[in-house]
Amino acid sequence: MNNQSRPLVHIAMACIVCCVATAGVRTQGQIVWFADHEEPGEFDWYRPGGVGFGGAKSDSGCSSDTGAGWAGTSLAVWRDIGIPPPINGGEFGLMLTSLNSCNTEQSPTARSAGTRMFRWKEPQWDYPNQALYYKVWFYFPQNYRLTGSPNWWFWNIVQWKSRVDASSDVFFSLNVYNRPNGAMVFALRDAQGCQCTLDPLATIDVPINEWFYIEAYYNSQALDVGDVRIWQGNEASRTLLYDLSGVRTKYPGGDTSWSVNNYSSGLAPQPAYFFIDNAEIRTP
Ligand SMILES: [Ca+2]
Repeated sequence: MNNQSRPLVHIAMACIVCCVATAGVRTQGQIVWFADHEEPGEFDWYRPGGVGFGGAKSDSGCSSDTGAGWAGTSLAVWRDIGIPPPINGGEFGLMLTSLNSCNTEQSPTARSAGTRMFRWKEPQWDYPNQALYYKVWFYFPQNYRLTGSPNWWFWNIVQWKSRVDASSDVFFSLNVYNRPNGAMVFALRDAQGCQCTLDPLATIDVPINEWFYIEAYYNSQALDVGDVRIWQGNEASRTLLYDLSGVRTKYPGGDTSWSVNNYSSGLAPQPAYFFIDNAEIRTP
């Protein structure tokens, strides 16, 4: 965040002051981290200690006999690229791009390409072993189609990982798949429990050329008492896509980290890119 106006933060702070001043009233949630990319760039993700402190970027590109790939994040200047900012979107955001030509059945994960913006300071250090809300706005400039086989294809947009000792693994990821007509929809994958894609309560086409958000309530728990709730929404409304409870959401003794990604086994057309802005983490 820069020092320019932060209406959401200011509103939240005013609310905290108000609620704390009222004895017996439960303190309402506050925004504890916010990335508006107005510095400009990705530095909000690392605050307050610089690159790799509160968060990090992780890029990977495949290499195989059939092709190669790369992925990365770059500054988006809304005015220059002719894309309207989201509400309170300022001048800048991030573009997440991946290029993947390694689309083969052999070891598809190893032959994937992805860029991932990680944030761990709040779930790992400040508010461990508890629930937080995670929210980020997306803009997809066109429709993308997963290529390859349904047996192994994936496109991971948001994920929560847990690290303990030498293991760092995904627990839940929100992936995009295509309907039979090609439209994109979100689906949540439980990577540790059933190791399956879970049936959603609702499916809403991922909008094209329109800002929308994904919001999650993720309760980091090492026993089967965690919660995962996912909403898809916009300025007008939001819909609950998933409502899980009684699930394990981290390793015993492990931490939790969150990332927003463009990480896939292969998409068409190439390169595949979309935009994000106004990511936030807040307490319940
Ligand atoms: Ca912005």
